[in-house]
Amino acid sequence: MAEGMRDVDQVAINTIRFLAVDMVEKAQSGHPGAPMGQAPIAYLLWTRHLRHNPDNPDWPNRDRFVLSCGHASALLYSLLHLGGYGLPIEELQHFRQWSSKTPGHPEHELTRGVETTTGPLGQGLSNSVGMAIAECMGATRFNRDGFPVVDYNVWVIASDGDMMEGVTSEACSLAGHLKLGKLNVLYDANEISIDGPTSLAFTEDVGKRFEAYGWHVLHVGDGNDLAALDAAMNAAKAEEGRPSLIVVKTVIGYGSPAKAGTAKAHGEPLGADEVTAAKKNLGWPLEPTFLVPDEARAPFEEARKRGHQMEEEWNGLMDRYRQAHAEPAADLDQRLSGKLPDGWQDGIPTFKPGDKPLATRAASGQVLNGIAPRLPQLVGGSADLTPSNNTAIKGRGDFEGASQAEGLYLRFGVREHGMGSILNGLALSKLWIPYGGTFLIFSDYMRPPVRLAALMRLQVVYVYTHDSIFLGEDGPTHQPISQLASLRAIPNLTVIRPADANETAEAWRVAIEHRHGPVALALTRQGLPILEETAKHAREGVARGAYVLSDPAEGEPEIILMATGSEVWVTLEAARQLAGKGIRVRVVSMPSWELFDQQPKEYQESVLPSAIRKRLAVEAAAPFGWDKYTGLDGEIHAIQRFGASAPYKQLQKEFGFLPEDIVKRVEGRVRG
Ligand SMILES: Cc1ncc(C[n+]2csc(CCOP(=O)(O)OP(=O)(O)O)c2C)c(N)n1
Repeated sequence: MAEGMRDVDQVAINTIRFLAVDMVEKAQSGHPGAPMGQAPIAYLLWTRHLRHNPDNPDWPNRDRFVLSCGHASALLYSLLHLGGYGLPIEELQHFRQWSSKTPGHPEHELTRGVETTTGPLGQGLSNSVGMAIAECMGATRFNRDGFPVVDYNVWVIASDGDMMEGVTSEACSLAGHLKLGKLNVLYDANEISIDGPTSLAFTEDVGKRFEAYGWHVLHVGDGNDLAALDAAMNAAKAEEGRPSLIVVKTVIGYGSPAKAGTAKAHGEPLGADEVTAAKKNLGWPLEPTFLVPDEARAPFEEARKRGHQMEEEWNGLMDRYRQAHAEPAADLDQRLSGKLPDGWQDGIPTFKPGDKPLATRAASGQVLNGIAPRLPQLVGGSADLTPSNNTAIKGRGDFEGASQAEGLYLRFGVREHGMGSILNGLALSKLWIPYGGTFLIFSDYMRPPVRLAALMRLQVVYVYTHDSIFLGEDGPTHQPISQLASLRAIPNLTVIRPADANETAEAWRVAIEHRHGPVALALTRQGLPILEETAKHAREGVARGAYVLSDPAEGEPEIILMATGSEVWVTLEAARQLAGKGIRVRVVSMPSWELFDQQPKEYQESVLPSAIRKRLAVEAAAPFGWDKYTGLDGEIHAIQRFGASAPYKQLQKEFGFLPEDIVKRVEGRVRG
């Protein structure tokens, strides 16, 4: 028996191993190898180090556990079952089946105790950086002498694949820079991935790489050596000035005579004969399958009791904290309740028509600054585009990391992908409403975490500026064409492209009130007139996704023009000119398809009456998807090519986005 291993440890570890093996075997699908190798690490962490209370997985001050290599989900489900999270053995027996709580990869909110959705490699580990930032900023905001009410570690198990993914480098580089000492990563270095040994493509020294990031790096030479693992976990916890990486050499498929240490153990069932061989090899009964000896439950039960006690102590601490420090306690309670503070909206500015044109990115900056004082949980930053994204909040210092944590502005560096994942970690804390800025074009660089925020329904706000070819001289490399359409294709993501400053204010109101799901704001670089029509109607209209901005003075409209963002004023102006020519036009501002699609049918019909079949959508981007609103008889005034480098006024002309271009097209449609 390996170092530090008691009989009970051995039984519990093998229980985890063979639960995972049996799950994969029954499903005839999944990954047995990683759980077999990681079982001792996970067992030790969950029974001796992780401060958690399975009776209440939402205990705010629990340690977080992230299984970044989500393909090893069978490990997590075994832990949740043994740990007392109420995941019955029947669920393990329905691994990967329709409507089970044990899907192929762990899904946050579907299964009690799953902290974040993982599977796309690199994401979980990068989320954990956000979780550690959330803890650090939370501790600074809320803790007082003798009242460490926000004080938890973030523990991660990550695999070779996690270490290979680029997002890990972005996020972990920042974690090192920020000295996030509460972050502890256990790296399962089994040196096997799908194609074979990692040496096929990955020979760097990961430990040295993390040292270069400023991490505290420890090594455990044998993943079955509980004493060494225990010492390393203690050392990781004790190191508060840097994040810790524990590089653990393990054997994938440990125990399987024919498949251990090979890629064959990675992603397919061991097969009946090999399951038998592995069970014999580790002295495990062949029958029954899904065996959980009582003995294996004991260490988990002790941990559960300890966790319950820890939460009770914390509850007592919170009671005393409420007495001693009423103001921060009320703020903390309010945040954890999930409710927004009363009066948060009072700071939303209004913008007067006739004031000078304002870029919606600049309006967004004003709104952000208006609401932040009454919404202290709003935190964010930019991926090195602060002056362009207008994401700074006056008077707020930078978050400079654990040693200087009172600042709340996040300098993500040029790391869009990492930023997206970190925002997800922040949102998961429930202490913060995070936002992050970059150019709309670079939403492509952060699409994986945007998609996961949508899948998890996390409240994250993306401030995407420079939202069309009209950003001008930077040219086609920076000009979004397909991005709006591709963001709109993501379920649960709300995209809002406001037409002017007033719509921008309302877009932020929607974004803050939208507690379950991310919102992407598409904002202009160039100035836009502040419209009479939005001053009157945006307050109600933006939240409904689309609304009537103007109608003919008399009679029914002959044609509906719908537009978003910077194309709205152009369309309104075209409508005025068309009115002079006797053509009756309705103009609909349509800042958000998703919000409009959620409206009752009657409202949708009132904005886009089905009897009016002549329609034109105007948007300076790919036309993809607009036909759903324009219908069989409608047309789309859009862009079917990449942009070009030139001043934006010339681009308006060259690409046909001046009022007269719309007028011409409508005349052709109505009179043609
Ligand atoms: C972003 C991403 N790319 C590809 C995959 C598909 N995939 C799942 S596991 C894996 C390799 C896993 O190797 P490793 O992380 O070392 O896990 P182990 O073999 O130790 O189980 C790949 C490529 C994925 N899940 N996520």
